[in-house]
Amino acid sequence: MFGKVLIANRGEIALRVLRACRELGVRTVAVHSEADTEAKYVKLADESVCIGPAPSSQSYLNIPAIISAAEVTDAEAIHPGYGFLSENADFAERVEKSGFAFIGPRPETIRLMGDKVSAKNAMREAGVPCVPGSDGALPEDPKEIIKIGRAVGYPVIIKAAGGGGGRGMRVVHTEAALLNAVNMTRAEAGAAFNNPTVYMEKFLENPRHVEIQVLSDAHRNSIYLGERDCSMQRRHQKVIEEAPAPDINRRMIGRVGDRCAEACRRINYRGAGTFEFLYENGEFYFIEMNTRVQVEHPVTELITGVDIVQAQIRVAAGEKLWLKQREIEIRGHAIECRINAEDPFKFTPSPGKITNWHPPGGPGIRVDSHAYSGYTVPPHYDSMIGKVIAYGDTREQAIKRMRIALSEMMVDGIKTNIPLHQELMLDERFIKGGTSIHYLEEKLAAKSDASKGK
Ligand code: MV4
Repeated sequence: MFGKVLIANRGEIALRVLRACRELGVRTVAVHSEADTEAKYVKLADESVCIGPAPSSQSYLNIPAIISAAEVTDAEAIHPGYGFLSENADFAERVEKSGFAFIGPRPETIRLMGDKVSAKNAMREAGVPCVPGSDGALPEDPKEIIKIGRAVGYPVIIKAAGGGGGRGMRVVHTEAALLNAVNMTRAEAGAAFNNPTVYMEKFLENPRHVEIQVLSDAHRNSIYLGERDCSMQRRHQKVIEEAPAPDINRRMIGRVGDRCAEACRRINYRGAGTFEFLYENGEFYFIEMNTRVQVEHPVTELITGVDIVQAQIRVAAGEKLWLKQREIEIRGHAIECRINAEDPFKFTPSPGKITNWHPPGGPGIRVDSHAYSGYTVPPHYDSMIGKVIAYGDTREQAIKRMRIALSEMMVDGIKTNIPLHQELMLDERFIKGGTSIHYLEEKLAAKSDASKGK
């Protein structure tokens, strides 16, 4: 095991990684910007290094500053958390070339998955079910593009190979609109990702977002840890996640999960990863793979009992996977509400000083947050200040516990989205389960229309 790990992130995930390190008996280095000097988790770390001013471009994205911090503190490995540099293949490569272990997949794997065309090709070849489409990059020839559009069938979606997470996509409903849409998406992708490559998929109109968590060691051992449903989202920001996904046949999950684990063995995947699928009419369609730990990992931890962050560190240190697929049992149900410092219905950020922070507790409640009474939420970063996760024997019990938890929770001094979560925990369609990726936006639009007397 490593003697010392540097945590190249901030906020709740920095604290989460710190806790994992402490349980493993690993010393920690927190790096922080000038805006995070006073954060409590920075003081909990064995050592801390200021890596630059508040803007993340000068601190949490500052590769030389982070590598220097690892050098001066004699750290052996770097955990990138999520966001920031977590899926930057160049960063992973420079970490390894500088003699440190990167707690994540090999740089080549990150690069493979960062290009959505090569990711999909690799997964199709490995037997993972994919959305039907162009099976690779779209060619230049307009006649060929029209031909592919006819074969796929309208509506189609044009996506940038360098995009992902909702960036660089365009839906096309008719052949008349196709070539213009391809050209526009190419131009935007060239400017935004420095890569004009685009591909085509059948556009699924009303899918759910269901993802499979995998875990692999560096010796071609791979397992999957069930699925998560992350359909409750607004503008590509997840709001609520849960595991298992409501009303999906377990044998179906088993088949897809086995394919994901087999794909990991084939590409010699290392670490934790997530296969993102769209789920519609009882079928799974792969869209992207994430090579980092995800915000929503706790719901999987609660239903499997596996500490995913500790697992990431152990496999990065070369340990053989200590779990077999048959030992993974899904038990109970978990729901996560992301707590954001924002207006609950207008969604404008609400940074500032938290004058009173009272987190909920009791049976089945977990709170992952770096916040405390007196903490100031800086305006420079993501508005998420923590997560409340409720576990129960059944989905009904998890919802009930979440309602009680949200009603206990007090956050004064800033606005939060807790009122939105309270409303969703009483929403008939959420309670039924299995809503699509469009549900929340449709609900919010309907509310806004009603308030305008439409
Ligand atoms: C799609 C799709 C429908 N059909 N692909 C958006 C984020 C990116 N990861 C992929 N996305 C989508 N891809 C096909 N072929 C609909 C979306 C999509 C979406 C997906 C997951 C979660 C939220 C979403 C919101 C809007 C659109």
